[in-house]
Amino acid sequence: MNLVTIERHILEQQKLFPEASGELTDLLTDVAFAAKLVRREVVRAGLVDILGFAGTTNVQGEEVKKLDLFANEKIINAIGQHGRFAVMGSEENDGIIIPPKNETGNYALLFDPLDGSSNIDVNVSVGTIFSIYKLKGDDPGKASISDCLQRGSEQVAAGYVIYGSSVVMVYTTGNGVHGFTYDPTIGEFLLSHENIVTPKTGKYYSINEGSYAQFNEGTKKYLDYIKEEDPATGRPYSTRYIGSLVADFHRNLLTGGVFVYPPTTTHTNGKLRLMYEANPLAFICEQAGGRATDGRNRILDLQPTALHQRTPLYIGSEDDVIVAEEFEQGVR
Ligand code: AHM
Ligand code: MG
Repeated sequence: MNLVTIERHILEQQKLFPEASGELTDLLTDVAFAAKLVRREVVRAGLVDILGFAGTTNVQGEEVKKLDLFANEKIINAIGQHGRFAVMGSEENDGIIIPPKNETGNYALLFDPLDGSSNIDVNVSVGTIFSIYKLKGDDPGKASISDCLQRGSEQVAAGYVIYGSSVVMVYTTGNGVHGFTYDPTIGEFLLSHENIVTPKTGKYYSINEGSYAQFNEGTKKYLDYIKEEDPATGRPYSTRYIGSLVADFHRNLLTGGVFVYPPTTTHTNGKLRLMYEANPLAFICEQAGGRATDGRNRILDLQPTALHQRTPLYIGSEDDVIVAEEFEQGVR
C-alpha cells in the first residue's frame, strides 16, 4: 500500500520545479491544516443545538459563533500567523486583511471560508474555497488590494475542501488537479484522486431552476433544450443541484456535467463571487480539461475591479459549457 499524504504530494510536485523556493509548499500545507480545523467544527455542527445556539453563549460562557464566521476566524488565525501571506481577502470580510508578520509574506490568499452556508443546518455538504497569487510588487509591507485584484490566470495555486460524506481536498498548482480524502483515524489527507480529468461531456446539468422566471430568454431556451428527448446528444440530461457550489462543482468535475449560475433579474451579474468562487474553480476546471466562462468570456481572463465582485458562471465539461454559452449568446 502506497499512502501519500497531501504534504508529501505537494513536496513531490515542487521537485518538478527546481527553481521553486518551497514557499508554495508551506502555504498549501497551512491551508490543509486550516481545513482540518474547519472540518473538526463542521462535523460537530449539529451539536450546536445541544451545546447552545449560534449567537448565544455555550457552556464555557463563550459566545457561540455561526459556523461560517468561526471558519473564517480559524483560517485567518491558522494561516495568517505564519507570515507567509502579506494580504488576505475573505468572502466574510468587507476589506482586505493584513495579517501579523505580513512583511515576510510574498503571496496573497483569497478564500471563501464556508461556502453553501445555507446548507449547514441541514447536514448537506459545504466547502472551503481558496486561491493564491504572488504579490505584484516586491515589498510585502506595501501589499494592498491591487495584489488581490489580479486576473484568475495569475493564480499560482487554488483548491477547495468539501465537507461531505467524506472530507476531500482538491488542489492545483497548474500541474494537474489532485484530490485527497481525509482519514480521521490518522488525521491526514491521503491521495485518492490523482490527476483528475473531467469528462468532455456529461449527463448532469446544475442550475437553480426555481429562478426560471428571473432568467433571460437564452437561459430559458437552454433549459427547454436540455430536457428534450434526443438520444444522439444524450438528452435529456438529469438535474443535480445541491445549492453548495463546491459540492455541485466536485460532482460534475468527477462525473461530467455543467453548472450554470446565469444573470437573473435580482442578480443581474450572477450571484457568485469572482475572487472567491469563480476564479479558483475555473483554474481547477481548466486544469482538469474543462471550461469556465461568464457565458461570453473566459473567467480567468476577467480583470477584477472589486474584491466582492460577482460574475455569471458557466463551468464544467467543455462541450456542455459551450452549448450553454451558445444559448446565452443567442446563437442557438
Ligand atoms: P454563500 O457564499 O452565501 O454560501 O452563497 C453561495 C452559494 C453557492 O454555494 C451556491 O452555488 C449558490 O449560493 C446557490 O445559490 P441559490 O440558492 O441562489 O441557488
Ligand atoms: Mg460562497
